[in-house]
Order: sequence, then C-alpha cells, then structure tokens
Amino acid sequence: ALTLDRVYRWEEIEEYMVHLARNYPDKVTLVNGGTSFEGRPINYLRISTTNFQDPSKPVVFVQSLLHSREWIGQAATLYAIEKLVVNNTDSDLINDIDWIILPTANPDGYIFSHNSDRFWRKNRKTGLFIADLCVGVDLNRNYDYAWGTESSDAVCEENFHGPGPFSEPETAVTKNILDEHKDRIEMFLDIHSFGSYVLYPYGTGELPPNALDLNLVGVLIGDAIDAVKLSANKNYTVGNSGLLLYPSSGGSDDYARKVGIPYSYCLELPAFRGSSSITGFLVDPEFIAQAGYETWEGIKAGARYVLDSY
Ligand code: 0X9
Ligand code: ZN
Repeated sequence: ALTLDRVYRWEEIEEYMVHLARNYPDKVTLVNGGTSFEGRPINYLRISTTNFQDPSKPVVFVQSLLHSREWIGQAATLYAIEKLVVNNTDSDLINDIDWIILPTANPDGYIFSHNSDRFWRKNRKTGLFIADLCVGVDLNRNYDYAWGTESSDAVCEENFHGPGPFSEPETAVTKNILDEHKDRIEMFLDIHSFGSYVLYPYGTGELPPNALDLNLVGVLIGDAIDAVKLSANKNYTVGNSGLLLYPSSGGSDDYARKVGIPYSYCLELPAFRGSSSITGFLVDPEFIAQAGYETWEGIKAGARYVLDSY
C-alpha cells in the first residue's frame, strides 16, 4: 500500500504499479501504452474483475499529470487506485465497472519538475527551436480537436501546440486508449490543477449536443466533492471550459468527446491554499490525503451515474 503523505517520484509509482499487478493479478493488469519523448515507458493500469472481457461493463478512464507541475492530480489518481484495488469499500465500483488509470501521462515533464524546474508544464520535446533555447509542447493543446485554433504556434510559449496534432508520443498514448475502447468508455477524467473546476468540452466554447447532461453530471461530481469539504472551502464550479475558464484548443477532454465518449471532463483540483498565483501548484503534504479523498468522492459520483445509466 501507499500512504498519501507525500508526493511520489516517477520510479516509485512505476514500482507501485508493478507491485499491484503482481499482487492482485485477478484485478490489475499493467499495460504499456507507449514511450515518452525521452524514452520512458508510459504505463497504465487496467482494473477489472473480468479481465476486461465483459463488454456489458462501462469503462471509466482516469488520466493525470499531463501537465508536469500539477502534482496534486497524480496524488488523487493514486488515491483512487488504492480505493479500488487495495482498500475497496465500494465493491460495485470494481465489480461493475472496468477502469483504465494512467497516473503519469507526461513522465519526462514530471521528472523535470522534480529535478530542475518545479513549475514546468509541457513535455520535454527538443529540436523545435534554435539551439533548443526553448523546448516542450503543451500536451493539452496537442490533441486533435480544433488543433491550432486557440493555442500558440510559438515554441517558447507555455501553450505551444506542437508541430501537428498528436505529434507527441505522450498524447498518442491517450489517443490510442480512447480509440481502442471508445465504445465502452463512458467517462473520461483528465485531472489537472488548479482552480476547483469541473470543465467539459469544448475548449473552443462550442457546446457538444449533450452539454446539458455534461453539466448535470459535472454538478454531481462537483457537489460530491464539496459535500466532504469544510463549508468554508466549498468552491467547485462547473461549466464549459472555453466559456468558464478560457478558450483553448487541442485538449484531451475535447478529443475524448469528439470520438464519442459521452462524459468527458477536465477536473481542476484546488490549490492547497486558495492561491491565485503559480504557487497554487505547490503541494502541502497535509493536503494530499484530503485532495485524494475528496476527489475520489467526485470520481465515485460520476462513475455511479455512468453505471446507473449504462
Ligand atoms: O489550460 C489547460 O490545459 C487546463 N487548465 S490548466 O491550468 N491545468 O492548464 C484546462 C483545460 C480545459 N479543457 C480544454 N480546454 N479542452
Ligand atoms: Zn493542467
């Protein structure tokens, strides 16, 4: 088991996933989804009591750490894995749903955020700019939905969208998972920070046909989280990402919705102290367990909705 009293390094999380697959072979499968730009394996877990062979079960896909500095989202994902596999108190969620969980979508960036620059956001793609004076692609602008329309074509910018849609091996991993299982994935959650938002497509501000349902289920998720917060901190807001937050294109949630995943969200977890500056990415060890616990309440609410309506 893993205790959420600190942030874990990439190698530790990899080891943890190997350990789970080995110790819970009837529930957990470790899958390699590809290789990062710097050559690291991008591994994810399939959690299923029927080895993913029962097409009558819906799939919930949770991804985190697409943005390197957003450490708290990865902690929340690890908490969800623990609650599903090691310390399960919600048997319906593991028996009746198959899960795909990708804790570290951007391993190169994550390691860089530990070793060199705590506030690094992008991946570590090089060869884009003279003498590599600027490196990295914003992976959440690199998916193929309205690619390049609400993002930057300048390598040095934080929201640089890359040379083309899915130019990055890291975004190709998500794409392949979504494409492979799109008929069964009912919910996709891409966990980010910070701001306490439940955001739904599209980042351009255009509304998908099921926007009303997306809003309704988004409110269920946000309310479930707020219900376990201290009253002073009830602060989740729900809305279309382009309208509520800011316009952007090429997001993972947008691609998931585009290929047919009905309930696709970007969850922006809170900053550990109502911070509005970049320090909102910093993680207080005391906040990790709470963030994991409250986010899990939201994930459960979303997953149960999906289960009941599948
Ligand atoms: O800008 C982003 O990629 C996300 N916010 S963050 O502060 N974590 O960088 C929001 C993405 C919302 N989804 C889409 N725009 N599709
Ligand atoms: Zn983010």
